[in-house]
Amino acid sequence: MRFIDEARISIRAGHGGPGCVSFRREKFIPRGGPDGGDGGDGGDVIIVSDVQLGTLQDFRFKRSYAAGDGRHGSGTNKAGKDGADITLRVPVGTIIKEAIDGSVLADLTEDGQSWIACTGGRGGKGNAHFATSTHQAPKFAQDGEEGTSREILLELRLLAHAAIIGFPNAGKSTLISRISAARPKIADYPFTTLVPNLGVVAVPGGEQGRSFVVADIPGLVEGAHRGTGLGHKFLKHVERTSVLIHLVDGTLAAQDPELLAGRYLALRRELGLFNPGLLEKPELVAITKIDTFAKDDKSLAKAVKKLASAIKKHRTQPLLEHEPLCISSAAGEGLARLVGLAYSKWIAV
Ligand SMILES: Nc1nc2c(ncn2[C@@H]2O[C@H](COP(=O)(O)OP(=O)(O)O)[C@@H](O)[C@H]2O)c(=O)[nH]1
Ligand SMILES: [Mg+2]
Repeated sequence: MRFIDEARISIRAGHGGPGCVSFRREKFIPRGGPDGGDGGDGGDVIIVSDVQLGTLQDFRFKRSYAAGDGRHGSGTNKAGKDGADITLRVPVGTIIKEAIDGSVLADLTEDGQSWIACTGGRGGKGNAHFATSTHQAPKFAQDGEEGTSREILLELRLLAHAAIIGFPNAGKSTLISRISAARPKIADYPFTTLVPNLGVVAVPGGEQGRSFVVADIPGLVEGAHRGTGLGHKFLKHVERTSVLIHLVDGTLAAQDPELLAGRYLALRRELGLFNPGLLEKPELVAITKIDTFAKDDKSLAKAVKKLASAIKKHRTQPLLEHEPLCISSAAGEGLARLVGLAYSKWIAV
């Protein structure tokens, strides 16, 4: 499953500072020569690719960027300060396009590649530059050049980093709606009646740029590996994610706390029948809807225990922890921890 994460931003380079008109004035030099300094150059807007970044999330919050303007030149031949460049960091694989016609301007395919998107205006020359033997006291200086500005599109093709799996009603769609803000577009996905639900997740408490893409894998039912319920169309894509977030419906514990372990193993069976390799993938297991348990209800603790031992017995690879997480999308409980673990253990590596 390939997705397109995209952002449209406007950028402007800094203007050049004007040159200065000035003449030396000293006590014993009656007619000082011109000494107006040059204006500083405007800053550039530079785009750099960075492997640490996973999505274009940051560009949804801030859409316009301007580099610093050059400062005025001044007397005694002092040049104005150059405007500061600004560097925008984008994930590796970002294609930069002209917004007006969609033409490709740059394609940043390797870490640390940089491209000057807008060049700062040159600073104007001060009048000291224009003095000649016949024109010793020029009373003019140059203006700074304008910095260029443009609208660009950033486009990133990416795979989902994490797959949310679980039987229908486990709470997958609700979870994705709670932990993600933006929705990437689906690129070259053949249309079925079911469309995977995608989201860009910003890692809470993280630095800027810490984000990843989750895909809600719908339609997983028993028999999915044989093609029942369309789940198999999505299973193919689960193979390419870094981590599975396996949800088990917590409300089943009201019937019988042992049911949760049974559901967990049944879904794992489907995964294994489709491709045994899927069973080796790192997996976070979470019991959902814990807001539905009363404080004194012991069935949740029982369900956790049974599920933990089922995970321990079943997994060939060590999990981060055998204890399943307990979450509530409705109450927002346990979500930051789930997202933080998924990111720090398996995605940001
Ligand atoms: N009380 C409660 N209900 C939830 C929670 N998460 C999901 N649900 C409900 O469970 C049902 C199934 O959720 P949904 O996200 O559609 O499950 P999916 O089939 O796995 O995508 C819906 O009625 C949700 O409102 C939760 O945290 N608490
Ligand atoms: Mg759903």
